[in-house]
Amino acid sequence: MTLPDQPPYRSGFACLVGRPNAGKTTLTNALVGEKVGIVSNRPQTTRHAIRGVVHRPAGQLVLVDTPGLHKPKSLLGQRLNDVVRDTLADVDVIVFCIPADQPVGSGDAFIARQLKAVSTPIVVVVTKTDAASKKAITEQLVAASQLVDAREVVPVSAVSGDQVGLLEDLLIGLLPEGPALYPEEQTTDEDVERQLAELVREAALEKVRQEVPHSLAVSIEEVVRKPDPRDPEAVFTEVHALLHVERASQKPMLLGKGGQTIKAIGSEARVGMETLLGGRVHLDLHVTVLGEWQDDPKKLNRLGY
Ligand SMILES: Nc1nc2c(ncn2[C@@H]2O[C@H](COP(=O)(O)OP(=O)(O)OP(=O)(O)O)[C@@H](O)[C@H]2O)c(=O)[nH]1
Ligand SMILES: [Mg+2]
Repeated sequence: MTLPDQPPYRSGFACLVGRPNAGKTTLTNALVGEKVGIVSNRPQTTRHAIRGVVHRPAGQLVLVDTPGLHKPKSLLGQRLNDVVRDTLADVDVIVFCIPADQPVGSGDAFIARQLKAVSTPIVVVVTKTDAASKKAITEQLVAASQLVDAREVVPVSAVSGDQVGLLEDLLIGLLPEGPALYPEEQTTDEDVERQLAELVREAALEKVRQEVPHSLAVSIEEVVRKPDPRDPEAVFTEVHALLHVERASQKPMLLGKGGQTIKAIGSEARVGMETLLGGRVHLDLHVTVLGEWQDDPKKLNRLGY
């Protein structure tokens, strides 16, 4: 008896692009099955290219989640767009995300124009299908197909999980044959300090309603690991983080009345950190003013952008 031929093992890179807030990071997290990037309902949440690795019997798919492409208003904005363009050049497939709950607009057309310049296969994903009617989804699929010359156009909901598995199979099928690029247990190559800083920024994006989010950057000043006095087998981690805002007037917005907002940010971020590190965390937050950092090359470099 002969066994049916095994399909070849495939591996490679898929880059997720789309306008800010399109659902790229939520989809990345859903495909990986783990939180590799932070998510918020504010545009321009992601500020660097984040790799997430999907391990399957058929192959290994390395996702590169990118900042939303947009018309830049600051040097930070320009640098975020550069991150996307640098990423596009080196991937096997591009995943262009278009939300189902918003009309296709000039922001999507702007991205479609950039994609015309590359010959990499494109898969269009109509995201957030749980948040739109059947009719709206159908219209969006048609509008999306007209934007770019795509291999496939797939409706997906990262929140309900609908069609996520199908998208995964389809993307792996578009990768070249090749060996695994990452060890089995690795789901991201984000370093821990950056993940800690991002958890603080995510909590702040959620807790602060005013215009602060755009102006906020977080740096980790110190991480101290020691045995947990309550459980000598476990590690207790002390994290000291600095929240940089652009204007003095933004400081009280982050602190809140009697410090309640910063306290809430700390509690929320700490929960995420304890999950990430698998042990208790003491989180110490300070707010500082770093004047107009979004347009200052030196300050951007210092913050890692
Ligand atoms: N209902 C619904 N909401 C979603 C879905 N995916 C993402 N969202 C929401 O859309 C908002 C933006 O999601 P993100 O994943 O941060 O979007 P993004 O494209 O990474 O945004 P940037 O990093 O700013 O470019 C968040 O409030 C998400 O909860 C989905 O499948 N369904
Ligand atoms: Mg994102």
